Amino acid sequence: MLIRTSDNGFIHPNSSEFTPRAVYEGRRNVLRLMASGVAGAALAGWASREAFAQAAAARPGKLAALPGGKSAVTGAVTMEAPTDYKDASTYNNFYEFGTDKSEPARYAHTLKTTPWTVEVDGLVAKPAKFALEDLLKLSPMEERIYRLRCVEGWSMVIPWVGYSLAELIRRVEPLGNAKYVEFITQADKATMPGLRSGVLDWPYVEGLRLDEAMNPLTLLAFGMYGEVLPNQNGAPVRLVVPWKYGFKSAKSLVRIRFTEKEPRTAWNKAAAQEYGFYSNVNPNVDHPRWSQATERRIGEGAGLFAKKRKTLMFNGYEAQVAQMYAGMDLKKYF
Ligand SMILES: Nc1nc2c(c(=O)[nH]1)N[C@H]1C(S)=C(S)[C@@H](COP(=O)(O)O)O[C@H]1N2
Ligand SMILES: [Mo]
Repeated sequence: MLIRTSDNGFIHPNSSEFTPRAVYEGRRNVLRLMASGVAGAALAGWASREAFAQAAAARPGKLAALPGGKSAVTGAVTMEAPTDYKDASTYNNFYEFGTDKSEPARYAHTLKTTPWTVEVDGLVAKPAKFALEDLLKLSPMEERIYRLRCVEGWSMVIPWVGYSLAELIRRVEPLGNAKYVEFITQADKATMPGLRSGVLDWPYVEGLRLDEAMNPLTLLAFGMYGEVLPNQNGAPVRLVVPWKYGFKSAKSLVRIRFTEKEPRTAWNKAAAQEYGFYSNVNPNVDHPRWSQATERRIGEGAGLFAKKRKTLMFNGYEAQVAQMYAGMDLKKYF
């Protein structure tokens, strides 16, 4: 099943009506492989590049060609063409591999994504350690094309593959006093050269209120563009929270912890006056050092030729998320 979200906030569970056939046919095999049947061997091996390379080679169409295929994506999710795969996989923030945008693509090959375990604990009735293979099978995968708006003022449109984090949360049964969810990511000195820098307090930690984590838009992503996540995009499993600035979408998750108190996040610890806990995309609340009213879509020219787009409230997902913040002063809770 694919879910596509249109610009006006409509979620449709029946993919094939909304998904142009070329896109659907092309990605079907990968989605099927990821989600289900091949089970055992294929899923177990999924995290290994070798196994995936074989699956990719067996595909009828070259999926990497789709992102630029504008006709193929008309009418999908955002009504906007996905960013070129090359941009999405070479212009990254993943400070564990360096602070320059090009560094994650150059250095993240050292990240060891198999074996991989995600521990889910804290205030839950059923804490568990999920091997990646089991996480992959937990729920059917969907494709969701989301805008990603970085706090720095640029944005991309990325077709993710995964399922709602709520699926996982339901399995572990949060207790009544669980109010927040903390996301803890990989911090391995041996494979992540960026940890030598003190720019952030490692591990990179993010957090959401429980209702935000349960919102169906919040995605646990295992792939993008119909393929396995490249390491630089947060393999083997990451969060995608499309109505918040990109830094809330923590990469390479190893632990998800339910808490009563609001978690301290890596960016909040680094600069509390600049990065609040909520960090909802909001064109009306400037960053202390720059405006958040507009953004540059990666791929739409640079420098003098950069086209400016108006940033949308909650990154365009207002219809699905605004009610969670009813009555809150979003300037105070930035
Ligand atoms: N672990 C970790 N997760 C992270 C980051 C990081 O440095 N480390 N950077 C964040 C930021 S600032 C952004 S904009 C997005 C970028 O995701 P992308 O490279 O897939 O576009 O990842 C977020 N998740
Ligand atoms: Mo970002």
